Formats: sequence, C-alpha cells, structure tokens
Amino acid sequence: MASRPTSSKAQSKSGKAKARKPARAKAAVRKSAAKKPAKAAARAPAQKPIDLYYWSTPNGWKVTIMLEECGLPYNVIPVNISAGEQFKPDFLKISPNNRMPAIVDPNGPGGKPISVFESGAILQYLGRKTGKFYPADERGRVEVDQWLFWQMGGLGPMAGQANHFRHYAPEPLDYAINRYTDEVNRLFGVMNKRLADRAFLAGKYSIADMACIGWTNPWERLGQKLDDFPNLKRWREAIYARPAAKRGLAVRVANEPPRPNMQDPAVRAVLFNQRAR
Ligand SMILES: N[C@@H](CCC(=O)N[C@@H](CS)C(=O)NCC(=O)O)C(=O)O
Repeated sequence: MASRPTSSKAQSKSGKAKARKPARAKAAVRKSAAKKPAKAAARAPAQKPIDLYYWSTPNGWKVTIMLEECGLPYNVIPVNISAGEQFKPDFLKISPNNRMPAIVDPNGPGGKPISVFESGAILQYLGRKTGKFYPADERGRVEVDQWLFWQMGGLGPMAGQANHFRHYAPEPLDYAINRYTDEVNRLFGVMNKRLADRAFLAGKYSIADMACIGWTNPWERLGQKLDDFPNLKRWREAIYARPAAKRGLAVRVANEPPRPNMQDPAVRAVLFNQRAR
C-alpha cells in the first residue's frame, strides 16, 4: 500500500537522504565515553550507517522504528515506488521482488556487507544483530515469530487488499470490498483479544509490534472503528508513547512528493497489474 501520512520530517541530502542520528545512539556514545578511558573509546569501531531503501509506507516504518529503537545510524535512500524506482536494476540486485524496504548493512556477518529484503527478515536480522526486541531464548523467540508471521501473511496483505478495493479499484466491487474489510475486522479482533491480558503482542515490546503498528494506522480507510477494539487502541497509544517508535513512524524522504494520485494512469501503470518481467 502506498500511503503518505501528513506530518513531514524530511531528511535531506540530494538523492541519498541521510537520517539524523538517533537520539539514543548519541546518548549511548556520551555515556560510554564518560565511563571508559579516552584511548579505549577511540579504539571502539564506529558503526557504519546502514543503507535503508525506503518510502514512507507501513512496510517502510517497520524498519525505521527498529533502527530508531536500536539507536543504529542509517541513511535513507528513497525508492519512489509511484515513479517505478523499485524496478531499477541496481535496486533489483538488492530486492529482487521489486518491493521496498530493503537494507544494506556494511557491518554484516564477518564484518562484510550484507543485503536483506522483506521487512520481516530485516526485523529479524536487526534483532539478532543487536540482541534487542527479539528474544534469544527459543520460547520467547517463537512468541515473537508467530505474531511477526501473522502480520506478514495476514494483517499486511489483507489490509493492502482492503485498501486497494475500497479506494483504488476502477469500479466498486462489493464482494471484494466486503471480503477484505471483513478480514481486516477479524484480524483486528484477533489482535484485540491477544492484547486483553498483555501489553504487547508477544508479552514484551518486540519486532512483532513494530511490524503491526503501521498497518493499524489507516483504520478508517480500512473501514474499521478503533473504539470497537479497546485493547488495540491502548496498545497503539503505548507504542506512540515511545519516542523512538514515534520518530520511526515520522521518517519521511527529503522533498517527498505529495500523496501520489492513484487515479493517474501513469501511477496506476507502475503499481497495478504488474506481471512477470
Ligand atoms: N512483503 C514485503 C512487502 C513490501 C511491499 O509491499 N512494499 C510496497 C510498498 S508498501 C512496495 O514496495 N511496492 C512497490 C510495488 O508495488 O511495485 C515486505 O514486507 O517487505
């Protein structure tokens, strides 16, 4: 789904927009420098920024939230999906499914660069890399994985289809609108029930919550009433109360063009009815 929320915190640099250094990362540097002798601090290897191929949509926000939460430095590299930049050969080498987000971590395993596409795989990779928001113990990890895959296979695709048939279909198709609106309603209900006796989907705040939050943002466009899901509403407020999550959800590409006109034949030709190339 190509959505473009309202507030704008552009990060500038022509072509390659650089994200500001996360506040937590700055704080961590200050803290460790104060504790360690100057020589040891100077020897510590600098974390090179991760390149994030990004457009501001719910799938993109998953990764900006995680990067902000972990205090990892990153460069935002815009992929204007309405203009077809996801089909550029260099991008396809990183993300062969012509979808963003994708990352290139210059400090990958063995100190060598690694690229990762698919937002769920990126979240798991960053969770393993940092040891944050993705438990190392098997039971904790299974809890997170279940809800992460539930988002990847259910909430994301169903909400995407609901949005498409409710807002972008050339003619209104009641059957498709009802099918996907109902499915989103069912999925919101599953989440609401899960959150009745715990603060977050896997108990503690995790990459599963980061994967889901953006997909609950357009609840009205998806034909839902948030008041019907009080636990989901409380969970949303808890995530938005986290400064890093809020920053991640607000990341916009420098000079991001206005919301694409989905009625524009040129945009529709790029985004809809894609076939094997
Ligand atoms: N399963 C993928 C889905 C990513 C996805 O659908 N990205 C959309 C934007 S939200 C995209 O890049 N669309 C480009 C296109 O449709 O060509 C993931 O989670 O990373």
